[in-house]
Amino acid sequence: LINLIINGKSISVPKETTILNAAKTININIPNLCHLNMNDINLENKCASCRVCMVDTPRGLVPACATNVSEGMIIETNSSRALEARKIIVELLLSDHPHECLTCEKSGHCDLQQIAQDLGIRDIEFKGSNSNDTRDTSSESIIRDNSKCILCKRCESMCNNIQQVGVLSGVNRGFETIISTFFDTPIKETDCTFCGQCIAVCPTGALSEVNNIPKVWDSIYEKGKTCIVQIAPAVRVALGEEFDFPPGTITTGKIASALRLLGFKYIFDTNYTADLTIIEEASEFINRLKEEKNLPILTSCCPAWINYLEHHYPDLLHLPSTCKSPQEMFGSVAKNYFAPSIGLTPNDITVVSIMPCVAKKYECSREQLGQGETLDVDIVITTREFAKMIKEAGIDFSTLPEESFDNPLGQSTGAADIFGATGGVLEAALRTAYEWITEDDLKDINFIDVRGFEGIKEASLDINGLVINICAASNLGNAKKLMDDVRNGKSKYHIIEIMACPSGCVAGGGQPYHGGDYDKIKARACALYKIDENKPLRKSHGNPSIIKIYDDFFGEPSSICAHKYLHTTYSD
Ligand code: HC0
Ligand code: SF4
Repeated sequence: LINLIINGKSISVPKETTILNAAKTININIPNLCHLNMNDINLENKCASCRVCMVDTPRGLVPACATNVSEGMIIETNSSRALEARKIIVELLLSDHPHECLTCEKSGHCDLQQIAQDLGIRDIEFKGSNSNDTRDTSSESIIRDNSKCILCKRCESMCNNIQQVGVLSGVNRGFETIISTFFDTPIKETDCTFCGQCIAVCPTGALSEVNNIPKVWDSIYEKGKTCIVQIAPAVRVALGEEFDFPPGTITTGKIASALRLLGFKYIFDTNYTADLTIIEEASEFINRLKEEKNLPILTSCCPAWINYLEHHYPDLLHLPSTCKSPQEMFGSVAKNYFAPSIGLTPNDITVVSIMPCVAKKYECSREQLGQGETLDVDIVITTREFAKMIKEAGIDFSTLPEESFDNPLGQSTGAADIFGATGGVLEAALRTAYEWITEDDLKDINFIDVRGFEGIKEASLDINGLVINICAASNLGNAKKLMDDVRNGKSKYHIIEIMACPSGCVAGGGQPYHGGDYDKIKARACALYKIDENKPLRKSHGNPSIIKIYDDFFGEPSSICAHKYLHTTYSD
């Protein structure tokens, strides 16, 4: 142990502890901007580029995030020298930053804004000007605004070290340094998967989602159109955070109320088509098992993962399930089954999705996901945008009554709720596949081995003497490991679930900002399993509205009609 003194307090901490972490053990919070340490997902951004965490030592001022403690060290975190340095550094950052706080996408959630406020900065002594003001609005999902970049490199760490996509990196030197794509290519033309994890860790408004709120308002009020809405599993356990509920608060009933007050004509649930996805995907899996062909089957509901697969493994495009994602199945069912049932045509309907995800904005624009010119889903907004709409409409979310979704596209089982956590799609599929193969009741429907926050989880399952090897992985770096094995013929798995975001959609790039606090994400996932446990129906094939849609419309799972509306194709 190393003994030292911080702000007059004697402490002992293990060797190689940084001053920043040593101070945390006695609840001293040293302000910082670039530093990010999320042990649960092995993300550490320790580039010491912002220098905001300067503290005073006998050796002079040092950055607390990048300096390890040493025996007998005496540290002052708030000496006049440290405070002065910190203020100057933040003022310098502000001198190279647009002063758009009132209108910035990130306003209220910006770490730079918060630090400027905490340090009481009222004047900026240095009259600088923006060194780079390029904006990249090429994609449906992500906007890059270099004028707001503070070169913290959090996005670079996420994109390169965790997702291993390698699209965003620091280029040039000195004043010319920017975070950019290869040759400054518009992000739409790069290998970006649009997972949005860069947005989730960006401390300012340099990375944000494309704002589709105005389009949603226009659609709600568009004459001659019926605007209907679906919400994804992971939204219901995270939205509450935007209204000061603790992480993991289940707000499904309040969400239904809020959607009605906003003016949507029908309030439906992506969970319904998550159950439908399971029927199609389990049937496809069983067929592939029987034929011993195209294994392992790969789940296909995460568009960032599919994007990654198309870019990096074009030789493996026979492996993903051909099932559309639940959000897209919903759009297809809403336009081609529900619309006629209320006397409308597909084009009379506008489908809005509320997703934890920014890649879903891109997904709905894929030309394979529709019938002819009519796309299945029209507009996607994130959980954060949904919260903004509720605030804009002056709705007091906390006092809303609990209401239900409309039917028939609002009924779901617990198997659907757990889609939002890594391993959930796999677990839901196995509940159905097991019973279909064995024609027996599954006694213990909780597949604990594929739950939890490990990046890669695996298990084996004996189904009627057939041993099935299963695997669930989250984050694209882990996907790469698994796919390299598949490509090299070394994979033992029969079914693999991949979600691009670390821990799955609960940590999606469109969720309320977690600020590096992984406990929030854990609480959201636990809440999804709680919803599942408390539902009377927990297997997708037991959903009465799903049974009915097969009776009324699709006939059998994997039928020609089901393929027309619920399946898709991939391209490299
Ligand atoms: Fe997900 Fe989904 S579970 S991808 O993570 O499969 O976004 O929540 O909506 O589509 O259902 C996201 C979450 C979904 C879809 C579902 C799947
Ligand atoms: Fe979107 Fe979920 Fe995939 Fe993340 S894991 S990119 S939130 S679908």
